[in-house]
Amino acid sequence: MNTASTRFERAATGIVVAATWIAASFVVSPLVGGFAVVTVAEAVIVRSPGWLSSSAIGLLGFAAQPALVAGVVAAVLAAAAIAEIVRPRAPDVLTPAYAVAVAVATAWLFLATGGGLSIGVAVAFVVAVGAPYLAAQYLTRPPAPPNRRRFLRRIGGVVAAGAVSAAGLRALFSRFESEGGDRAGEPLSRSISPPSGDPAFDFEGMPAAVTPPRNHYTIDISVDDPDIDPESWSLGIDGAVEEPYELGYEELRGHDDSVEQTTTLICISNPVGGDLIGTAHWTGVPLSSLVKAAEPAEGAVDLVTHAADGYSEAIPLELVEREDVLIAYGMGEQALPRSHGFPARLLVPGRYGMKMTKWITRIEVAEAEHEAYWEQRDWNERAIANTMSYVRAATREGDRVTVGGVAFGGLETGVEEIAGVEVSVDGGETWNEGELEAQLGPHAWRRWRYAFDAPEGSEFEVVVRAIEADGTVQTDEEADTLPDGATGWHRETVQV
Ligand SMILES: Nc1nc2c(c(=O)[nH]1)N[C@H]1C(S)=C(S)[C@@H](COP(=O)(O)O)O[C@H]1N2
Ligand SMILES: [Mo]
Repeated sequence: MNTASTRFERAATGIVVAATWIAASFVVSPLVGGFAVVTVAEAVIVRSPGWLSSSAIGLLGFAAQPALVAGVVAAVLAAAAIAEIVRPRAPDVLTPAYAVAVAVATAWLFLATGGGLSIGVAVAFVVAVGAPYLAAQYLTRPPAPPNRRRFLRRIGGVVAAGAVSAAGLRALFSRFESEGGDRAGEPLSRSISPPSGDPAFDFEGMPAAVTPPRNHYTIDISVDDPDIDPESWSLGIDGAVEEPYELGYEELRGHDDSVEQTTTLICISNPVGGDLIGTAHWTGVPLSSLVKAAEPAEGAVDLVTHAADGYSEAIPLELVEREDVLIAYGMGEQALPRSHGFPARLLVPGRYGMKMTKWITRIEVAEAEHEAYWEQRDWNERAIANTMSYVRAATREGDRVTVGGVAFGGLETGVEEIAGVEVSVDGGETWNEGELEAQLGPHAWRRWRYAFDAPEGSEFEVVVRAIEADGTVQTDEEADTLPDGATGWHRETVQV
């Protein structure tokens, strides 16, 4: 009889044991506060060079993060298979060193994911190390090595036992899941009145004046959005200040200076005409009220915002003078949804979205300039949104054709930052004046439309360009998103 397991059996043992570990880590994630595999994936994102993470987000968009998690799972399974094949075999049972390595790695990951030791993390550790240990014992028990059929039956046994206990434990552990997230998206107690926009601009194909929060794009570095318990959350305002203090969630929501404001967000990685743009009706407290209460020190220059996912951004302290820079806690008629930064996020109208730190935990007044997350990855630090205009819709009523879209100006000050749009329906040969919707808020986009007569079944190349308040025409120079945000005129061929 053959005395050593075959390579196939060793590899299969490694894969099944590792899969048990992954499954157990998933099952205990409510106790730990997150899935350990996601922690690994996030560490990869945060540590990867800028060109990689930004181009992955640019190219794969939302798929980048699930793809990365799948990659981590595959890497763990492959590493386990290889480790089983190469590890010393006599005696053919788990070597203590191997078990200890798994236990140490698990403890380290769970502590990192959970943010410290707790009873939940300890229970989770026992389950996540115990389950693969039992699986390994079962697969390698005497008679060892088993014949092929018996071995496959053992694998089947591990899978069946694993599935049943996973389902039961998952149901049990979900009861311990942080309840905090439940308040994300809850109706705000104050009455909110989002503007509805001018119905003349609501024709087929046009975006709503205010994007419903569920349709608003989201971009973040984390795979799994932070799930923050508002009871234990606080916003610290400290650094180079005379009077550092902390503000709780209820204090923020109940703040006397709360205002409502309709503002457009656009990601700096949005290509010309792209969809990473949205307009929301936000409720929040002017940053100036919050920061002035802490009395910033003389030589302070920057204001650094820190977030629960390890993100940070800096804005010059002068910006705090602007009344439209907010710490927002409401979006539409609701508390911020988790994906948009619950419990609170920064809003800096007119800058690209990267400046608008979600899941904010700390505002640090700094005496030196801070190098922020995206800046380290070569994106423009000021991130002032370029003046842009997009074609979104073309519709017909009889002989009348109406084309429309949105325009958004990135000038730093003033509300009327876009003075007009010019629209061409012949690919840029001739230009016509478009009509703009009234501005809904500081740095909210303006919807535009242009109507003309044309026979049914015509094809047009629609081009649009915005005109800034001082008469400057939006540049037609085509620039990539990195490092300063895309520029160029948007053109779209339409058939109506
Ligand atoms: N904490 C944190 N804040 C963040 C990010 C992030 O990854 N983490 N992404 C930024 C980027 S790049 C953009 S474009 C906006 C997007 O905001 P939204 O998801 O609410 O649309 O959030 C910004 N704030
Ligand atoms: Mo972004």
